[in-house]
Amino acid sequence: MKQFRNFINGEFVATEKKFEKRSPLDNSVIGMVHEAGKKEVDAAVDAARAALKGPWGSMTIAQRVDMLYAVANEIDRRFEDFLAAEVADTGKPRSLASHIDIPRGAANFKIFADVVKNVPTEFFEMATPDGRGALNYAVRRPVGVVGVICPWNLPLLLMTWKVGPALACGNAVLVKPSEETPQTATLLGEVMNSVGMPKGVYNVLHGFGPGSAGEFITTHRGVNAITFTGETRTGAAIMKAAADGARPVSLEMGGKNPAIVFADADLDVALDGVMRSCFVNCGQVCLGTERVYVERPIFDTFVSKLKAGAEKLKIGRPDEKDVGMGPLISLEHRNKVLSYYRKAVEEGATVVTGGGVPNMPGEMAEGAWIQPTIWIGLGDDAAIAREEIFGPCTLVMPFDSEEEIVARANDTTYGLAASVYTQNINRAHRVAGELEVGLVWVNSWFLRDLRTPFGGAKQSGIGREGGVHSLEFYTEQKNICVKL
Ligand code: NAD
Ligand code: 6OD
Repeated sequence: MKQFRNFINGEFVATEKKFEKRSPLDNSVIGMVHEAGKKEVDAAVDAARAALKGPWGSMTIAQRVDMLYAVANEIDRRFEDFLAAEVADTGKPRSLASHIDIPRGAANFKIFADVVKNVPTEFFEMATPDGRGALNYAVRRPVGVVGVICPWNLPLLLMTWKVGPALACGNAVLVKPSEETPQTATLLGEVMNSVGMPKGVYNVLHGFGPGSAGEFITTHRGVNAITFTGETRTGAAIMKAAADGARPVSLEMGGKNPAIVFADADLDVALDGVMRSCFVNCGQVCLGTERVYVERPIFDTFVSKLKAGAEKLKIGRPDEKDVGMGPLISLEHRNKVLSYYRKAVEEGATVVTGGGVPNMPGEMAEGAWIQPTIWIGLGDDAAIAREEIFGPCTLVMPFDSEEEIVARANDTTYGLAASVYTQNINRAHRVAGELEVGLVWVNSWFLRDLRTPFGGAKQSGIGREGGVHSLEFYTEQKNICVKL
């Protein structure tokens, strides 16, 4: 049986307490995860502090940049190992993980190394009454030990999205991967050792949230800042923990993202975007769409084409040819998603396609498989229109005017992302400007330039990361004023 150990001070650390990691494909046990307790978290904090005081803290920016490039190159060299680990943990198609998860895992180290190398700080020359003047300049310093709490949907991508900039800025990290996806964070420990990363800079602590590694990291006063991706409710709990010691948080949380398709949209472009945003990664993408608004003249056509697209998706094992959708992450998560499938019907939805569990052969019948699902016939008050489901499903609703649709799209406590499909450039800019979200895509979805600000409005997030915005969280600026 595989063992997924903690990684502390450059060593793989076993613990007495373990839990099972099960495959989403057939619910078989694929490994045992060693759960970190307070003792391991204390050891990781001590190791991180020592690294900051020692070799890591005294490296020049150029040396850190070289180190991060080496990490990225080593992930590339071990691409197949990372791919196998990510696919085993999540059950997602290999084609998806090999195009998105793993390459982005490597890119996240390079892009932030480049940002840190190239971004200047401020300088102000100042007049003084004695005529001699003063010079002000800002320097950036790492915030110290950063707790990185991660979800399971894009494990390597979302973890390195935070670890990349944190290390580029000179911090040390304590990473808590999701209990569902322990493997790639653990494997990254091997990469850190093989490129000669100083011990204690990168630590991995496995476990759960409350009463486990998540709580022990976020409540530890030796952790100077916490960056989190996950559910809004969890983010709120972490924010409370961080209040003790007045420690900063960066929170990337849940969403209920709309796609708005105007009648003048290029239908093929809109269908391609909406298909991907609803069903890619089995609907487990925070930026994904669970509310599709279609302007009434094209509503029926759009729904029937979306139905055809969903029914063409091949559900299957990660390495099957042309597979379009894997399983959900776990049976527990499937229970949650299926509870919404039932609720939709109870509330009176028409099921256009899906709505249940597909018949899978052999032991795959035990896996977390689910059908891609489209509903119509309910409005904005329905639970499936308001609550984040995080599955391959969407409610499609008609609309009649631009003013109406902006108000309906904004009528939510969330504000992560939206996509707008139209060929009218004025309308595109107008609507994008009015949507209360952190990210808007026009005629596309999940097209990412890593230099841009990323984060959510309302209850979808606090703060922005990406490019120079990440530096605002992972460094502390200090102004030095020199009287001449
Ligand atoms: P989750 O909130 O259940 O768990 C996320 C992480 O927090 C896990 O590692 C978990 O163990 C840990 N955790 C749970 N309770 C904790 C506590 N009290 N203290 C410290 N740590 C705790 O989220 P999930 O189910 O892993 O991921 C799915 C959610 O993540 C969805 O809501 C999705 O929208 C959101 N998400 C958001 C973004 C974004 O960028 N905004 C990206 C990906 C996922
Ligand atoms: O692309 C990214 O950097 C990012 N943070 C994506 C988030 C996806 C959510 O599931």
